[in-house]
Amino acid sequence: MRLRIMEKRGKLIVFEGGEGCGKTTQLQHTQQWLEQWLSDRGWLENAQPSFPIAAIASTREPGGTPLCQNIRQVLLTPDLEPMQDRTELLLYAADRAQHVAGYLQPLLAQSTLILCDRYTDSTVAYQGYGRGLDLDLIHQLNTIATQGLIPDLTLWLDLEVELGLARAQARGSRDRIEQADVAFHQRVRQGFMELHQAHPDRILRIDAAQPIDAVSQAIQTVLETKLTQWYAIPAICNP
Ligand code: Z5A
Repeated sequence: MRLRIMEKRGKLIVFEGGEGCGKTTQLQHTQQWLEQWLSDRGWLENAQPSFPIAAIASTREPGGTPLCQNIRQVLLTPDLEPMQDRTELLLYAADRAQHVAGYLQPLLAQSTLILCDRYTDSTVAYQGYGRGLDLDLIHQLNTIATQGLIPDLTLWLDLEVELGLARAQARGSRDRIEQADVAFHQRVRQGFMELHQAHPDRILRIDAAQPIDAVSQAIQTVLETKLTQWYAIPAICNP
């Protein structure tokens, strides 16, 4: 099968992890920090052609576009009929195909730095390790849905399953997948662990059991290193 891989000039940074790991919190902190960090260096607001980053965007899977929002609604609503595992897998693939072609690829082509809450590794961890669906089938579907778009960096926010579920429970109502049993979430965590071991350069583990500010600091340290590797970083304009 021939896949068309579009030119990609921006960067795709993905936040992954189990329930209650703090992805949403950290993605918001990271966006604010990145805007300040880049603007201190004279990037973003002037948007000169020589600056490699034109904008920062944040998004999520499932639900990153209006159509994807409808798919998310179907995926996470607990009181519909019982969902078959393959139905769930195909709905996540449909959400991703729409999100990649309709949102991620066009923004990357415009030199956007994208922060994305979940991506293909979630399908491997949840549908593969959690539900026990065939990993080769999942890999094929991920390749079709992404047209070969692989993240430049994946931050895996890891913590004990019980701690994450307690955080999610304290926050309020639980969706269809959060209601799965602890053993399911243990398998999901094992999936992320094996992905991290298989792709140690792309998937970095962040200790998400730390306080919120310490997790943010760990992410910022990683990003400073990566941004410096990816781009020729100019000196700070207003130290
Ligand atoms: N899913 C899948 O199965 N297959 C796929 O391919 C994809 C997804 C893409 C929806 O994802 C579901 O879809 C998800 C996997 C599945 N499973 N479920 N359920 P989602 O991202 O929308 O939902 P989620 O994983 O449950 O994320 P979340 O609910 O938004 O939680 P979070 O982003 O990890 O955490 P948070 O909202 O930032 O924090 C949770 C609470 O903990 C909150 O009250 C915070 O204030 C608190 N918190 C955060 N960090 C800390 C620290 N460090 N200390 C103490 N308290 C903290």
